[in-house]
Amino acid sequence: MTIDLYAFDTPNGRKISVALEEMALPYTVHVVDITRGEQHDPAFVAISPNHKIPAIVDLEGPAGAPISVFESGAILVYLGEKTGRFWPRDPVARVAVLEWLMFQMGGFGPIPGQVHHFVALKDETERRYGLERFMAETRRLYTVMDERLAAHEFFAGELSIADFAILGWAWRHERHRIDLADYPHVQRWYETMMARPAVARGFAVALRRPA
Ligand SMILES: N[C@@H](CCC(=O)N[C@@H](CS)C(=O)NCC(=O)O)C(=O)O
Repeated sequence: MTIDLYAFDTPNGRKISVALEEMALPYTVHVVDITRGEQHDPAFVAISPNHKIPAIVDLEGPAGAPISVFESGAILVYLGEKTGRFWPRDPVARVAVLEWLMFQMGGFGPIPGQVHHFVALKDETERRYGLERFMAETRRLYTVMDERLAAHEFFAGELSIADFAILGWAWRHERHRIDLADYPHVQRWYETMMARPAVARGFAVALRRPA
C-alpha cells in the first residue's frame, strides 16, 4: 500500500519526497498548489490544520490503522520510526539527529524563507532592513553548518533524516543568495547528498502540475 504525499515543489515538500525515496517507500503524490490557494481546501485542512504542505496519509499506520501526519519534521520522524531507517534506535545517536532536525525546523528554514520573501520585494527601501537582517542570520546558520560538517560527514554523524530536512533548504541556496563555495564543508556535503540516486529521484518527482 502506498503513502499519500500532499506537497508542492518547495523545500519543505522536497524533504519528504527525498526521504520517501531514500526509504524506498512507495508513495502517491497529490499536488497541493499553494500558489492557487489549494492549501485552504477543507479536505486538505482536515489532514493539515496549519494550512501548509507537506502532509502525508499512511493507510497502513501503527497497528494497521490509517494515520495522517502534518509538519515536515513530524513526518520525517514518523517515517524514520516506521522504517527504522535514517533514525537511530540508540538514544545517544538519536539526540544528534533530533538536534539537527530541530536546528533546521526552528532556524534553517524559517530564516532563509524570510530572505526569499524580502528578496522578492521590488522596492529597495522596503526590503533593505528585512533583507540585511535575515541574510546575516542565514550566513550565520551556514557558518554553524560548515563548522559541524568540518568534523562530521553528515549532520548527525551517520546519514539521517536531519540531512534530508536540511537538504530541502540548502537546495534553495541560490535563492537566498548563498554561494556554497564560501562554505566548503557544506558544499562537500551538498554535493555528496545530491549525487545519491534516491535524492535525485526525490527532487525529480513532479510536485507541480504541468503549466
Ligand atoms: N513548519 C512547516 C512549514 C511548512 C510550510 O511553510 N509550507 C509552505 C510551503 S514550503 C506552505 O505550505 N505555504 C503555504 C502558505 O503559507 O499559505 C513544515 O515544516 O512542514
